[in-house]
Amino acid sequence: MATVTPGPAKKTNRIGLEVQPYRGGKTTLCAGCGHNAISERIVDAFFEMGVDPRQVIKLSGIGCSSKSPAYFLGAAHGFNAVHGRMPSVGTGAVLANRKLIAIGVSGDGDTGAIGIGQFVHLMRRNLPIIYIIEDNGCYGLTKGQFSPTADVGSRAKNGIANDLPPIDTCALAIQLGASFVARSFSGDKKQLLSILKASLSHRGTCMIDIISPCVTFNDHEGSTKSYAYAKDHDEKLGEVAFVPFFEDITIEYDPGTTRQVELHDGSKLYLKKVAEDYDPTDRQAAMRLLHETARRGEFATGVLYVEPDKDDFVSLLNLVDEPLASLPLERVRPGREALDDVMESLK
Ligand SMILES: Cc1ncc(C[n+]2csc(CCOP(=O)(O)OP(=O)(O)O)c2C)c(N)n1
Ligand code: SF4
Ligand SMILES: [Mg+2]
Repeated sequence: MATVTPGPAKKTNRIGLEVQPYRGGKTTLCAGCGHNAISERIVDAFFEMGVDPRQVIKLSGIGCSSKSPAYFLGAAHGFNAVHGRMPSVGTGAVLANRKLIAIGVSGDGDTGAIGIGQFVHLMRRNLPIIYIIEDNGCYGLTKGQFSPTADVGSRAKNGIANDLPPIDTCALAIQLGASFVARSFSGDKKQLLSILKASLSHRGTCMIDIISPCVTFNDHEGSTKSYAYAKDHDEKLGEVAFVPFFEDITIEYDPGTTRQVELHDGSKLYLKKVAEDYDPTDRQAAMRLLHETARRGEFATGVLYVEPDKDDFVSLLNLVDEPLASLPLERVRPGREALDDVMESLK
């Protein structure tokens, strides 16, 4: 009889799950698309942080980027909304069930064009959600037209130069009140993973703009959202190191070159080798940095701004602890007597 040799034990995370439920379907995006690398990092981040995928809702709008949630966290809930309308659907989902961990994936077109109004209100509410923009400076799904994040002078594949100024989604998010704002590059595995893991420890809106080149329509010379341009103009705001609350690691640091920020759940974010005068909790400093780098044609990556203690939308609304979705009817309906009192008070 043939003997069966057991294979190596599969790696499990701190809640005992293997990586499989964190993966999604096979991608249908172009090979080499930056969006695919981002999906891979999302799988890694949720697995390594030991987030239960059944407690997650993934949301998106329309675009190649918005197809991404199909390629990660297969065991999570999901809702693919109308173009640019993911923020309102996400708001509804989070308010209906405050225990859900929400991650939304949008594109620069989905957010910066048709969805800009919804984006603005999501940021000012500081809804607890991880909001990712997979930023390729074009409408990939509809064949590469310039999007509102395309830089002035950036050239399309046919040689035409963009002549409209870009919207800087990070500057906008900081100005509007998002409490965790970062920028990264799909090609920077290490930085992106640390930022995503840190965002899982923050309570409030985490807006992460990720430069994610479109290999089919916007990866040529003259484009400022190509792989080559991104590699050459990425001005890293130091190294991002993240130590989750469940890991007993202390990082020794030189206070002159490393900033430590304690997040909502006790996890620690270390921003190493940042300029001595850069304080990631200083909104003005972040805005200045974004303006200065943009003026030089560079883009700053890293955690740009973080405000760990800011009230999020759920606490501002004073919702009960029990998710509204599971409250019994008698606790959500005021009842005849209460209605009569209201009517009486209006007389
Ligand atoms: C209401 C509506 N208007 C326009 C479109 C056409 N459309 C589909 S995706 C898209 C833009 C996608 O760009 P982006 O969000 O940057 O995603 P990418 O494909 O670049 O990842 C547009 C204009 C649509 N689907 N629905
Ligand atoms: S068209 Fe561009 S954005 Fe869409 S999947 Fe292909 S490379 Fe990615
Ligand atoms: Mg796009």
